[in-house]
Amino acid sequence: REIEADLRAALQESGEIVPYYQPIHAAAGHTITGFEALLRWRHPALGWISPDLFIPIAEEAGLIEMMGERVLREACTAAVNWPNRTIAVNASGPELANPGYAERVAAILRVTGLPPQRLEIEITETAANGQIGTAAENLASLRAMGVRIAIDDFGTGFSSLARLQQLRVDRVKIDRSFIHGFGDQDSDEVIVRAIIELAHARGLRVTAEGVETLEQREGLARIGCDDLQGFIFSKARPAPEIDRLVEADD
Ligand code: G
Ligand code: G
Ligand code: MN
Ligand code: NA
Repeated sequence: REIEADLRAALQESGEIVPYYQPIHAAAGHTITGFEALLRWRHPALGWISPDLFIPIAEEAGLIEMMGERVLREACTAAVNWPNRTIAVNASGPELANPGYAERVAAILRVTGLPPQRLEIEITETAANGQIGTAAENLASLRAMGVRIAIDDFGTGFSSLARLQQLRVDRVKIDRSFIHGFGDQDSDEVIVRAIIELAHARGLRVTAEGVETLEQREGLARIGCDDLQGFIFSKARPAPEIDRLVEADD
């Protein structure tokens, strides 16, 4: 497909595909605790193309490793300038399934000088459920180095709340579909409370995604959610803007 050829070309030279960074705030106090790297592709003819579209293409075309390594290197380099904040980077299933993944992450940490404790790798519930074989070994090596693991879009996969008891992760990110109805749909609030309670019982931290309203922000803080991410604070922004944001936040 044409888009695949363009993707391949765009990855050869930097600039067209770059990570933006979305701030993540403490629910209490609202200081910035970290950022999530989210890829943005500005196609010269087609304009902005969503990662929802090009990530699957990259996976099928065998380009995801190269792409993932690029994001990781750029994000870790940028995050060195953001003291005490974590940097979260999404990893897709095929990346995790590659035997060299953890070692590549380690190499990037060495080169950039970012402390491993400041890096968080976000994996989906599906990838976490398949914590077998190579993916499990990669995750175990990463955690042994001090890198944190977060489970992304929690609640959308097939795992039950009970699965939370077994997952070897450091953080749970509650999918924004549960945050959307928070406050006006009782059922969503019950689920969110249950996730927070179970996660805390295991010593995991919890982030709510897609926080858009004051009611959601305050309600989530009240029930003990640790961190909040969403348009009420900021969308993802380019690194130079984040540099200035961190200066103002300190
Ligand atoms: O930023 P939103 O902007 O539209 O991102 C859409 C989807 O693309 C999200 O599910 C997000 O996790 C995914 N995504 C964004 N950047 C990356 C990336 O660097 N790697 C992977 N694997 N997924 C990403
Ligand atoms: O990795 P993940 O699938 O969680 O990607 C986060 C996605 O959520 C990205 O597409 C990001 O742009 C989007 N996002 C972040 N904050 C908000 C928000 O407040 N509302 C909505 N609708 N989307 C958001
Ligand atoms: Mn994510
Ligand atoms: Na998510």
